[in-house]
Amino acid sequence: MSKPFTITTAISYPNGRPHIGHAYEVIATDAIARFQRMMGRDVFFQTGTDEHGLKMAQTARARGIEPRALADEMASYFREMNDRLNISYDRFIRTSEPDHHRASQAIWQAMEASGDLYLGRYEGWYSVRDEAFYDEKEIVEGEGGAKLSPQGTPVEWTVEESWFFRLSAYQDRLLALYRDQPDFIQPESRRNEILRFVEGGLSDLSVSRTSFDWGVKVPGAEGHVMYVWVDALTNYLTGCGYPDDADRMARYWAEGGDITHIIGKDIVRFHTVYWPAFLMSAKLPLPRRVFGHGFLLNRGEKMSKSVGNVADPMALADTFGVDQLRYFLLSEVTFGNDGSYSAEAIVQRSNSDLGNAFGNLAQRTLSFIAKNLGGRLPAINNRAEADEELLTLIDRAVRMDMPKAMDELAPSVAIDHWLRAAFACNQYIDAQAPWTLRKTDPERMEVVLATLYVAIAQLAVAILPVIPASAAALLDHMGVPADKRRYDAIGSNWYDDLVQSGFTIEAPRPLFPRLELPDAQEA
Ligand code: ME8
Repeated sequence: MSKPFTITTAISYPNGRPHIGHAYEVIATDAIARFQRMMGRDVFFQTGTDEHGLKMAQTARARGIEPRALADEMASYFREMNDRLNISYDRFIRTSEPDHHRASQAIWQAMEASGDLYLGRYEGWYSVRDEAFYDEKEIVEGEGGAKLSPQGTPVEWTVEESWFFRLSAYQDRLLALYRDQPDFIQPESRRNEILRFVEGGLSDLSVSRTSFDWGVKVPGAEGHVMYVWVDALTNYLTGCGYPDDADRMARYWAEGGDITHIIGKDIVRFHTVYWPAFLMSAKLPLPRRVFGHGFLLNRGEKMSKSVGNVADPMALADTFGVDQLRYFLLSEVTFGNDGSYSAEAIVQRSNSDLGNAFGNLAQRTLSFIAKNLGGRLPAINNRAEADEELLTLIDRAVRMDMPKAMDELAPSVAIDHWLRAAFACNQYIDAQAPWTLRKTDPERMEVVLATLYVAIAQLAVAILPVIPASAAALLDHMGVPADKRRYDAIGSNWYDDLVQSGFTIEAPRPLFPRLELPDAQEA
């Protein structure tokens, strides 16, 4: 049995339609999940929607519908987006599902059994937008003396009876966790932020609400629903079979398990302070790492509904193509940093990297074989040094550099290795000039074409996690068998078999047709 690998995105608030930030997170996570599957791992990949809480209740009220109806409608857009973007999730979880209510109540009871929950009265600054209480010392003054959270969202003074979680008791254990597991919080900048926050001391956390009922009921406490973050974070356990399915838990949420949370930088505190404390209290295993990626900005500006610059990922996929959008987001933005997108930048990247560097390489080589050898695959007889050099370079890129980068959650670094390898193929084809060899040394021409065939197929396999549909279409066209499309089985031994089988290749249609900029306004 291969080693399990659990990976999750944050679950999105379905109080509006998905935006490009949601698409970015799920695409990055998908690439990592696909990569791990191609390494032969037993992957469980979960994404979904976070449906409870005051914000959902308020949005539904403003639209004159029930929160459940709002959640049903919006969750379907999130699911559609995932399907359109070719996201290979194993489970799309909705926190309104019954098994999730059961999991949330079970973790609550486990925390209660540890003596970490007590009933008190909450008075404090609450931000509806962030669904979070803030300490007095964190509050800042906005325009006209308005009280604002550190995120710049409005806060209100709120008083209610509430259950509390004894977070204050976990300071030392959390600091020990960050010390013993230095890559628990990534990237480094986020780790430093959290270290400073926890070193400053922790207040107990209000974990129930009585002012509305759209949430998971607190067991044994009439009128209380759980603070939405308690139930939201627990989604990760629900998908792993908590509390009933011990086998599934042993597989995907075990002590020392390979569990990765991919989330945005604004919610790192919830995932690296509250979440491990809840898990410690409930005596459950902790994740291995939490990666806080950066924010996507529209031409350098923060996206906001009021400015009207929130990009719809479905429209971008329609205009530029799903793989073009995926490739752009993963190559353009260093994972962990903020990044900008614009129609120009998507067009530019797609045309230069996918079109010119890779697409043309495949197109030129395969058409040449189709035309000059009648589609018969060239045989490799005597490889020259230049051929060995190219294949060694490709091999290092696809078998060492790219897997290392993907393993370290650095897709843009992996893509960079891939692109350099594609450039090397272009240099090789120009230097070897098979079109000249055709007349002067047809035997040598065959070796060059065979070398390129193997190199192109390996590059296509290596980029499958990023552009799954286009790379698979190319591999289908080239006759590369499905069981060879793995990082751990990427060698060239399939080639001889393919030649023997009498496979013939036709001139391919262009993989990445040149993109043009759409008319000004729309993108
Ligand atoms: O935070 N660029 O939900 P959410 C990149 N329900 N990522 C962005 C982004 C942007 N412009 N805007 C948001 C929530 N995100 C909670 C999570 S998890 C147990 C509960 C990211 O819909 C954001 O950082 O506001 C988060 O990781 C995800 O999108 C969902 O955000």
